[in-house]
Amino acid sequence: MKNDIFFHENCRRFLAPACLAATLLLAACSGGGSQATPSSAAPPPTSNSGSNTSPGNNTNAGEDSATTGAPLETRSGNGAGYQPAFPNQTRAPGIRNSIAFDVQTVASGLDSPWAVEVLPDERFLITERPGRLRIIGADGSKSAPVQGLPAVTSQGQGGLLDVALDPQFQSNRIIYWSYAEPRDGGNGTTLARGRLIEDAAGARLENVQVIFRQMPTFQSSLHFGSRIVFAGDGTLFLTVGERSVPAGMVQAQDLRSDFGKVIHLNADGSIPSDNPFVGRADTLPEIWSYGHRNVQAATIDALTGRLWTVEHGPLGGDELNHPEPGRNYGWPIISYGIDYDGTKLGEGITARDGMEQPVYYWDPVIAPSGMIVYRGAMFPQWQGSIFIGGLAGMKLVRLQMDGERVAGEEWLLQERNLRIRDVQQGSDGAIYVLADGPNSSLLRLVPKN
Ligand SMILES: [Ca+2]
Ligand SMILES: [Ca+2]
Repeated sequence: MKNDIFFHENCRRFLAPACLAATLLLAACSGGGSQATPSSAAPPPTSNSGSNTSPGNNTNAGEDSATTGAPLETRSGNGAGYQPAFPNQTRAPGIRNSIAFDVQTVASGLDSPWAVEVLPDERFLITERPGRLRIIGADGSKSAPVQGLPAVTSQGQGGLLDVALDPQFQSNRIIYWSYAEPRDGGNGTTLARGRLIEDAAGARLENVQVIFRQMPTFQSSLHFGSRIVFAGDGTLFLTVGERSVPAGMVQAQDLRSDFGKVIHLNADGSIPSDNPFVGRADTLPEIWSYGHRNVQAATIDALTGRLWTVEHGPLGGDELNHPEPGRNYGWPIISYGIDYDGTKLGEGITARDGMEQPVYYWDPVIAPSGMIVYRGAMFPQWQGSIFIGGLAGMKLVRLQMDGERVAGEEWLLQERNLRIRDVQQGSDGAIYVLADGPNSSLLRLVPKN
């Protein structure tokens, strides 16, 4: 049974249930794999939601008067002795109760969903990691699995992963999806596209084309990365992990490998001529930025056009970046986290010339999933804030920004004890939150009436 194996994006290895009692490994996962009530390793109950913290209650009873104060994170970090490079690079001032909102359940009974996209008619596309793509009605109804997807490797962190709409979806009906592809000698992250057809026979994909394969093929069930985001110019970014094992980690610094990179492609999979490494010997021209670990959250700020990512760190050191072309983000040479066995990584350094500092980092980790830069109309006070789902963190993190630096951090939805797998914004400005797990829900945040 697939769910017998529990795993966590921040862990280098996935754990059989018999191993769960291993205290060290549990600590290494920051409590991240469990669907159950958080253990003592979970964050303190500093709920954003004012007096109303009952799970299942659909009202957030916070006041509209935000309070800002001490950092919300009070646990000790793993990277003892590591100092941030600049103020507010971690543990920014805590914000509580910035705005009251209601939480509505859009759909439930989803099986290990990984990604949600809001369709132009306000239905939803949802991937389920075991290999199903479904259309969810505005009333929460679930379609039969969309037919025509290639096989996936549903193992560990692998499976059917992200989905994205073509910028011209309304006229061309083309969608893109990423998945752990079974290959000779292993697997790898693969990106495909196809035309979504809906008729009396049901929903299916036609003209399916693989447009990118992360190489080399490798035997690992971990660190597939896999977020797909479209830039305003119609090109796309795909994030790809470093497969976690040491032989993969080092390739994050190797420009001849697709491991641990942000990839930049035209929508047909061809290489944009202005990619940073085009024309350079011994480099892959699809690389946009490198030195990443496992980027599973990515978005384009609709106002600025800026690419933002959040990647899983090791034990500590999840980080927010805005990857720029040709830049090195440092993994595994620099990190604010440490290895799962408690030792320092490499030289145990957090900075080096030629390597970019994260805009922000979390230690202990939140285990990031999906993200948005909020640019909707429903929550004017949240304009420009970055929202990030936390898996181990079991919360929706809001970063209040001051330009491209973090000014404050707020934790939302903590009272629900949900591993959050994806975050999206609807065209009306509602915020959608997709929970992780074998029987999970799609939630919608709207201003409180
Ligand atoms: Ca997506
Ligand atoms: Ca980094």
